Order: sequence, then C-alpha cells, then structure tokens
Amino acid sequence: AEINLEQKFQEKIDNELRIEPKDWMPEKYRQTLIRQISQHAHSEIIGMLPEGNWITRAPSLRRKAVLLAKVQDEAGHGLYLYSAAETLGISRDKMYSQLHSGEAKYSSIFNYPTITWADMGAIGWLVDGAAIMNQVPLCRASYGPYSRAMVRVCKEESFHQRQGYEIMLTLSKGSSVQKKMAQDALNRWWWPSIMMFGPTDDASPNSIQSMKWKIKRFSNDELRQKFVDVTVEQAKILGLTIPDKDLKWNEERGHYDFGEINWDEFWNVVKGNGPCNKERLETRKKAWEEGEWVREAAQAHAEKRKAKKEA
Ligand code: FAQ
Repeated sequence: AEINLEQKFQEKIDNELRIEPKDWMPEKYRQTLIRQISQHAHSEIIGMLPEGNWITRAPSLRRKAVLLAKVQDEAGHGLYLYSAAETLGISRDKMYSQLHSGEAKYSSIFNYPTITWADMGAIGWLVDGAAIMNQVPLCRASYGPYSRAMVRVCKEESFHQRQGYEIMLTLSKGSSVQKKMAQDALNRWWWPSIMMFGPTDDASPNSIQSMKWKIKRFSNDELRQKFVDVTVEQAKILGLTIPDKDLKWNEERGHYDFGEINWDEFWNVVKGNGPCNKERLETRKKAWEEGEWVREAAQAHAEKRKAKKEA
C-alpha cells in the first residue's frame, strides 16, 4: 500500500499538482522540507543582523527608513516560513531550539561582517539578488504552503535588490572615496554571494531527490551561473570590477566562465567557524532570553481574553 501511495504522490508532482499539509507524503519528503524551510526561516532571522548593524548609522533619513523597512520585511519572511514549516508537524519552539543550539544551519552569507555603509548596497544588490535567483523557482515548489509563501517573499526581495543596487549606483557615481568604498564592498561580498547557491552539483547530496520532488527546479550550479551572467552586466553599469581574474564571456557556452570558488572557506563557514558565526548566534540567543517576559506577558494576556470570552 505504501508503494502505491508513493506512486500516486509522485504522479501528482509530475502533473504539477501541489502537495498540501493534510495529503499523504513520504516521510523523507516531509523531513527534506522541514530541513530546507526551517534553514530558510533561520536565514531570514539571522539575516536581519548584518543590516541591523547599520540602521542607526544610515547616512540620511530616507536611507534609514528604507533600510528599516527592509529589515522588517526579513522578519516577516522568517515568520511566514516558520508557519509553512509548522504545517509539516514541527513546532516553532523546536526550530528555535535547533537554531540556538547550533544544530540547524542557516545561510553561510550572514556570517560575514558589515564594515562600511557600502555593505548595505552590496548586500541588497548581491545577496538579495542571489536570493531572488534561488527563490523565484521556489514559487513553483511542489509543497503548497512553501510555494505560496515564496510569492510574496519574492516581491519584497525584488524591492530589496533595487534598494541595494541604488545605493551602489549612488556611491559609484560619487566621490573617489565613495567609489572606492563601493568597490571594496563588492570585493568582499562577491565570492560569499556566489557560495550562497551551495556546493557544486556533484557535491550536493540533496539535489537529485529534491529535483525529482520538484522542491528544487534548478540545480545549484545552474542558478549560480544565471546569477553570474546577470550580475556581470549590472557591475558594468556601475563601473565596478568583479574580483575574479578568470571571469570571461564564453561564446560557445553562451555564459560567463568564472574562477574556482574557495570551498574550504565555504565549508568552514557552514561548520560554524566563519568570521561572525559565534557573534550571530549569541546575539540571537540573547534576544530570545531577553524576550522571555514579552512571551510570558503575551501568553497571560491571551489567556485572560480567552477566559473573558468564555465567561
Ligand atoms: N549556507 O545538498 P545541498 C535570504 C548546506 S537568502 C549554509 O545542495 P540543498 C534572503 C545544505 O543545507 C538565504 N549551508 O542542499 C535575505 C546541506 O546541508 P544539510 C536563504 C548550505 O538544501 C537576503 C549541505 O550544505 N535562502 O535569506 C548552503 O539541496 C538578505 C549540502 O547542500 C534559502 O535558504 C549555504 N549557502 O540546497 C535575508 C533558500 N548551501 O541540510 C536577509 C532555500 C548548502 O543536508 C538579507 N534553500 N548548504 O545538513 C535552498 O534553496 C537550498 O536549501 C540550498 C541548498 C540551495 C541553499
């Protein structure tokens, strides 16, 4: 009977039908989604920290309002994603405890420091740009709640990408010091950004199954290549140089060739030893502990209201 159920499940996916929370699904599909969606949620929440660092120091009221809105959007994305993961039977408390204990992963990119204001530009342009490239196909992921969450997330991400690109454009047309600052940010964020897509296809243990289940629609390398191809053109408009001497248009492939990624650096960051891993987790844990009274007060308030309604 299990085999039959699994066949029907795969047929549904092959026919582009969505899987919904109450539908039968193989345990491994459920676990893969919990893993990916919770990692994605944690990335949004931890991802607020590098930019949060600049809210109080944004160079104008307009920049401050925009950055504040962007970081709030990221909180919202984290919350939709936790909700989507909860439909698979894991509790939010469990996901938080997996994050706080260091057991759960989140995107490697958020373990790098934000040293200058230009980093806000580079993050919006490159990190949100990479996120969009990866997430637009996820709007068609086979699991309904995940795919629907992604539609709104992607709309907001495209605003984020533009605000970052606009910062880069302003700096790159500014004084020589500003242009230098923009180039320095690109130098530091380029390689970590292309690492965001994950290991190469032959080193990606989850890709084949996730593509068969139509959670992923493109492989890590395919998405990385698309990102490189569009971003090189955007760098030209900025008049900035991508820090890769092997970057070259390949007429035959119709794509840009690019240099070797430092995979030792990538795995080192993923394993918890990047420049800011410890600081990021400590900040999150502190926020969680210091927010305990808020959670307790909200709970007490909800209980009072419920008692009143019942009375
Ligand atoms: N960092 O077999 P695969 C954002 C892990 S965007 C850390 O290829 P998979 C928006 C991977 O988990 C960032 N770990 O895995 C924003 C797996 O380990 P596991 C978040 C990574 O899942 C912008 C192992 O390596 N976006 O937040 C990374 O098929 C600005 C083997 O890899 C998403 O999460 C990495 N970069 O493909 C917010 C998108 N790459 O779990 C604030 C959804 C791989 O087996 C500011 N996720 N690993 O122990 C995905 O599309 C996929 O999960 C991939 C990885 C493509 C990330």
